[in-house]
This record gives sequence, structure tokens and C-alpha cells, in this order.
Amino acid sequence: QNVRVLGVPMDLGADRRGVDMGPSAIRYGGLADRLDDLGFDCIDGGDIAVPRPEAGDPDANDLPDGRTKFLPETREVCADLSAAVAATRADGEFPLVLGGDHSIAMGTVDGATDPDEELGIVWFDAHGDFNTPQTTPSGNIHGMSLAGILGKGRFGETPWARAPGVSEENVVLVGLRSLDEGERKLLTESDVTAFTMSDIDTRGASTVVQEALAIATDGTDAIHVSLDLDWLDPTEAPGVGTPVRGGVSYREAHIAMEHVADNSASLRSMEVVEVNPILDEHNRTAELACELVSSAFGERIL
Ligand code: DIR
Ligand code: MN
Ligand code: MN
Ligand code: MN
Repeated sequence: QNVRVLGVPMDLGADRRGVDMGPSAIRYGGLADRLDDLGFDCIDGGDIAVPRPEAGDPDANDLPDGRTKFLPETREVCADLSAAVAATRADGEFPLVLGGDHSIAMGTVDGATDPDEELGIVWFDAHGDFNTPQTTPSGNIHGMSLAGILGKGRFGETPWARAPGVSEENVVLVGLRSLDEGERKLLTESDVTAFTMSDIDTRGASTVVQEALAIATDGTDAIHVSLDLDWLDPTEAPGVGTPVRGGVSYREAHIAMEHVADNSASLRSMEVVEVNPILDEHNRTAELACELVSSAFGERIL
């Protein structure tokens, strides 16, 4: 199958500058060669245009309540990304999206699903990304994208962030270890399944991830995998904007992606986000991202 890589140099949804260089760093890390070696035809679809933060006013949005930095710009980028993902699927190719900060998930998921279909999501992240414009302590949209996809909170006049065809029952967070007060309440009141680092410690990454995939595929037409590199421990992935201690190990990350590969028939789309080369040690976080994508696409030693 053809894999179409879509870069989204999005740096509007987080405070730490540098994730806009994520797509370049991951390409430089050898992504295309790895996919070619695995027998995929890797086509580079280029980058989605993203305005520079310096060109806008973060607070120039029309929200009557709540706070979201760069709301109109983010909405525009997500609409363009959604269209690009949908066009990729229409051409029979697999969309592999490179961020950029995690706000782009609202575009990827929208493009990955159709209103008459059900899409499951597995969200590998240290964070819940379950804030809304009304609960956010930071105003950063990358901390709100999963809530937005599920129609939580008010993101303006029209519920643009809501992706059709995604039910909470088929959404799973894996690796959680950082939640703000408001998002904790929203998350625990929702039907989203959340596996914390504690679950991984006690039950093992392999078991937990297989269970997550079973929930996401249960009764759905396909699944989307969203991989925030801060899911990993910062000793493995130092090049991320918001590192949190106590993340998954190198081996745990690989076994998780190998289980994703076990579900390749269900895999509709994948995104790799929050790689920040400015904060990295050489390019090791981007290189790790390439390795993990390879495992998710079926790389095995034997
Ligand atoms: C925090 C950080 N919960 C916020 N979120 C991050 O700003 O809403 N998500 N870093 O990836
Ligand atoms: Mn995230
Ligand atoms: Mn759609
Ligand atoms: Mn995160």
C-alpha cells in the first residue's frame, strides 16, 4: 500500500516553540527509507500551510467564554488537514500525519472518519488532552484536542472540533500521568477508557495496549492511532515540549506499536506529534518516532 506523509508544522497550540520543526526532523530521521524498506510506497504529500505565531494575536478570537490561543488559525489549519487526509483516503493511500503540536488531531480525525462510520481512537500520551476552552489553565489548544473531537466544551459558534462517528466508548487513552483538575472531572465523567502509567506498571504494557486496541476496534469500522512522543519517558524522548517523568520505556513503546501492527487491517490513519527538535539531544526523539512508526507498520527482527 501507499503511505502518504502529511507534515503539519503547527506551533500555535503550545507554549514551547519548536514543534513546527517536527515534520522536518522526522523526515530527516529517515522515515521514508524505513517505510520503503518495509515494502510500502512512501509518498511525501508535503506540508500543510500553517501561519506563524508571530503573525497573529493569540487572543484575537471571538469566544464569549473560555480561552483558546490562536483559535481561528487552528481551526483553519485543521480544516485544511482534514481535507488532505480525506483526499489521501480517497486516493486509496494511508495518511501518516507528522506534527506539529497535538491540536492537529482535530483535523486528522475529522478527515479520517465519515459521518456514517464509527472510528475508534487509541491516544498514546502523558496527558489527557481533555481540557476545554472553559477548563484550560494554559489556553493551549494541544491540551484540548481529544475533548474537542468528542464535542466537549464550547469552541465557538459552530461545534467545528467535533469529529462525526467517534464514540467515547471506542476512545482509549494510554499512559496517562498528567491531568489538570477540570479535565480530570470531564474525563472521569465520560465513557472514554483511560489507562494510566499505574495500569501499565501493574499489568504490563503488552496487556494494556492489547486491551486498548480491543476497545477501539470493538464495533467500529476502523481506528486512528495518535502518538504523542511525550508518552515516552523523557530519558528516551527528551525532544518534546511538555515532558513528564515516569513515562513508558523504549521497549514498552515498541511492544505497543507492534500490537498496533497486529491490528493493521483496522488501522485507518496515524499521527506522530509533539516532536520538538529545539529541545532534543541531536535528533534522537525524531529518530525514535521513525522507529516506532516502523514497528507500527510491521517491522520485525525475524
Ligand atoms: C496541559 C498540558 N494539560 C494543558 N497539556 C499537554 O495545557 O492543557 N498536552 N501538554 O499534550
Ligand atoms: Mn498530547
Ligand atoms: Mn470527515
Ligand atoms: Mn502530551
